[in-house]
Amino acid sequence: MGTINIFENIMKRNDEIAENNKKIINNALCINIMSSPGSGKTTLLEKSLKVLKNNYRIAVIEGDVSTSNDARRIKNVGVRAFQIKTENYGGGCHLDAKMINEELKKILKKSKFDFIVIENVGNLICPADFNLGEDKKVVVLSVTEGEDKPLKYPLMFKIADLLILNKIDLLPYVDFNIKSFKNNIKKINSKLKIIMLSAKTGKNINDWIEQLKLWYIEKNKF
Ligand SMILES: Nc1nc2c(ncn2[C@@H]2O[C@H](COP(=O)(O)OP(=O)(O)OP(=O)(O)O)[C@@H](O)[C@H]2O)c(=O)[nH]1
Ligand SMILES: [Mg+2]
Ligand SMILES: [Zn+2]
Repeated sequence: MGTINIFENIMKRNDEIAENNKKIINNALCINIMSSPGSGKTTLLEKSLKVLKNNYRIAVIEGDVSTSNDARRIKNVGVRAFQIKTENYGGGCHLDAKMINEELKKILKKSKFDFIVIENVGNLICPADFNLGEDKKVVVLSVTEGEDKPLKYPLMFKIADLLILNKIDLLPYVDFNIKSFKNNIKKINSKLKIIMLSAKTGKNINDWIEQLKLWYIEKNKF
């Protein structure tokens, strides 16, 4: 058996578990948020879930190699959060469907949720390969990372349903050219929707909140 076959088998098994996750998730809207380390995923969640928690039941699954810092930050805004440390699974640089499956079984045993939000391990590469059973994949890129990232990490931008361009408050201080960024996105995924916001100042964060509500309504309209 060659290396390719082993990889294909891992992905096939992952997709089977992801299908099972979909069944467990049922009517909840599940999103998988991915980005390189530090682009602002947790900050975005802190700010937006603080608003959404008034009308929706929300659970957040945090993926990190180590520490429970992010789960603690989410709990501090009054939202239920569960930490996966991939060091307990051999130190992986991504979440896989099996890790999510184990977590979902615990989380959904006693409670029901409208939103299940997964913050993946900071990494623009392999999280793109692993379906988790989510409804939507969101990629966050911050303006400090450079406008060429969609070209350098194409798979992530190909598979995303939505791109959040974060830290726009820093645009005056960095060489991030919005026009060439949009051109780069066009080359990789011409239909990709982009929301430009600042999780720090809250500018345009309402567009993201409205997008989440819309996806929830779309999933539950029948
Ligand atoms: N200026 C500015 N800073 C931001 C913004 N959003 C997040 N940050 C800062 O960026 C740093 C990283 O933010 P996090 O929210 O921890 O990023 P993350 O993507 O969750 O990081 P990992 O989970 O480690 O991958 C923190 O110092 C935040 O305060 C923003 O919109 N503008
Ligand atoms: Mg984080
Ligand atoms: Zn990985």
